[in-house]
Amino acid sequence: MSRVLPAEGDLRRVIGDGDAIPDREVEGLGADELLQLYRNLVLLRTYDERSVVYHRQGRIGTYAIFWNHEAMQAGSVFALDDRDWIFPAYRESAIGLLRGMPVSTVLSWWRGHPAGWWNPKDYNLASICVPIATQIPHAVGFAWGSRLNREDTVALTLFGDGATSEGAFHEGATFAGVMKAPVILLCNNNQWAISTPLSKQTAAPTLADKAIGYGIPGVRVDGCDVLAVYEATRDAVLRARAGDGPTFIEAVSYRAAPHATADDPSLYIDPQRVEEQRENECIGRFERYLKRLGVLGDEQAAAVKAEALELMRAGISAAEAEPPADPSLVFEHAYADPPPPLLADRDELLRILGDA
Ligand SMILES: Cc1ncc(C[n+]2csc(CCOP(=O)(O)OP(=O)(O)O)c2C)c(N)n1
Ligand SMILES: [Mg+2]
Repeated sequence: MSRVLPAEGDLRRVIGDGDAIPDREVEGLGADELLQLYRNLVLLRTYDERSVVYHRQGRIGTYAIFWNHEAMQAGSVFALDDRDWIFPAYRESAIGLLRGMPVSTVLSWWRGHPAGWWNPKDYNLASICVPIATQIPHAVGFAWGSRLNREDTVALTLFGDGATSEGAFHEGATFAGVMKAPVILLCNNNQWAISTPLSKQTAAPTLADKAIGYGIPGVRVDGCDVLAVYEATRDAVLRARAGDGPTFIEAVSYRAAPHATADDPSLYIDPQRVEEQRENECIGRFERYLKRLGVLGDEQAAAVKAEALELMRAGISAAEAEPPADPSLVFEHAYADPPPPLLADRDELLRILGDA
């Protein structure tokens, strides 16, 4: 079995285990904020679980599962202001829900339908990047621009452990460090890049160690502790707004679901680690914390889950009510002056579809 780094160790945590490890509280987060954070987590989880079902029913295409990554996404976004920007990867495909994007827009994206396109300025949310790490230079460039304009807008970009081996990560991190760009580089270290384990990704003891070479502070947090992710991101936002530049946050977990619906991880993953992660998954941990604090009861938790399920049901209906897309759209928006072979392909497709 491949060697992987333990998710324990020197990781920053807030949520205890209800036993030997004590809970902490985060300054500035009262009951209302904690419950909002819980709703955000449940919304993401419900989106993810229903999407796997919709995929099996043939209602959406291949889908990148983010089960147990919700704490990294909800925790980091909660530390931003609405004017701040988010630059996501495919693993964060539903992060727009946290900014008021309709469920049907995200589902349409996965259905390959133009109703899944959005204007980034409507949500201060950039397009989802599927080519690994390409969103990092986008975020850094945006953040540098914000600094040049003397604005105090911050950019958050999320990417995987595998992304830290890409040239785009190196270029983005170098630039961010030198230019003191107000950007937060949040690495979702789920210890796998499809079937490539972290031990084949780097010989460095931790990914946060990489930050040193760029002159950027590196922080390691438990990626399944939503409050630890929130706290680390909030500190990074404060630094960025104060003109102190970027922060690299390594949020550590262990991927507990397949890479995507097209993947069979039983061929390579450690089943015992998966079992441990599933038992200790991020929403259950937060739920137990809130109950220990006396902030959440069973009935309220059930109501939050029912509300999210209803949103999903309405979302899939709205996405499926969209009229079929115009197939010639596939050929648009890449070239101002499309090359003749592309136009010939488009005409051929339209002729075939017209004949059908
Ligand atoms: C530039 C590029 N190379 C290869 C791929 C194929 N690919 C898709 S997902 C993936 C693994 C990425 O792993 P990681 O960065 O750890 O993110 P995770 O999927 O674990 O969230 C790869 C190699 C791609 N999408 N883009
Ligand atoms: Mg990964």
